[in-house]
Amino acid sequence: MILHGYFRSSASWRVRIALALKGLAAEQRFHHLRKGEQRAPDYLALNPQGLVPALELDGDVSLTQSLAIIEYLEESHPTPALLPGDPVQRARIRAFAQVIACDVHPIQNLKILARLRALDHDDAVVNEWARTTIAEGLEACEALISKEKGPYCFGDTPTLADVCLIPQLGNAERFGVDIAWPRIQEAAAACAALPAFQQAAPDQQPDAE
Ligand SMILES: N[C@@H](CCC(=O)N[C@@H](CS)C(=O)NCC(=O)O)C(=O)O
Repeated sequence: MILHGYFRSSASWRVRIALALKGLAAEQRFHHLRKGEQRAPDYLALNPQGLVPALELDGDVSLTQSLAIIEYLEESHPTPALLPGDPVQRARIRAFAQVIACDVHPIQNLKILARLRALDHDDAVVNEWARTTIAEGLEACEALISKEKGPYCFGDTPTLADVCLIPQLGNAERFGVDIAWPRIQEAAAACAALPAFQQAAPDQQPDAE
């Protein structure tokens, strides 16, 4: 497998965590987002959206969208499970992940912030946009796990929820969000102790700047 990504991309970071938790190796290829390399014709052939990540499989198949990639990994390599429990619990884990991946991250990703700047919003306004979006989403995430047993988001093993949470916390820190939510802090501390999360971190990637 070849994972196309960028060290700071939180969507790529999700896939790196999932691969590491499942003990799967993938060659990494890097596309510098600030230089626009995600829009090079060779890469658009893999992901017509011009976004990372993409995961190339054997035999000319390439997958896009981090959650679809992670669900593929989950179905092809079920152990350890990132979606454990009964159907209700799995739906709750997916809902948590989708708060981040569908409702928070898309509103604060590079492309959207660049559009705001192109519409003449200055850095202060753009950063406030990102900060508010992230804080609102994490507030909802905290409520979704407030009654769940820890230390991870949903119990005593990391799930898709943690896989999405940790990279989003990276973005939160970058934009100065105060991460004061107790269950989120507990889950983040538990993940930080795991080698899979450590090796997937942006500063551990060969293209880190
Ligand atoms: N929903 C997509 C989001 C992918 C995405 O937005 N990737 C960002 C990096 S985290 C990107 O490639 N941005 C490049 C750009 O905005 O031009 C996924 O989960 O894979």
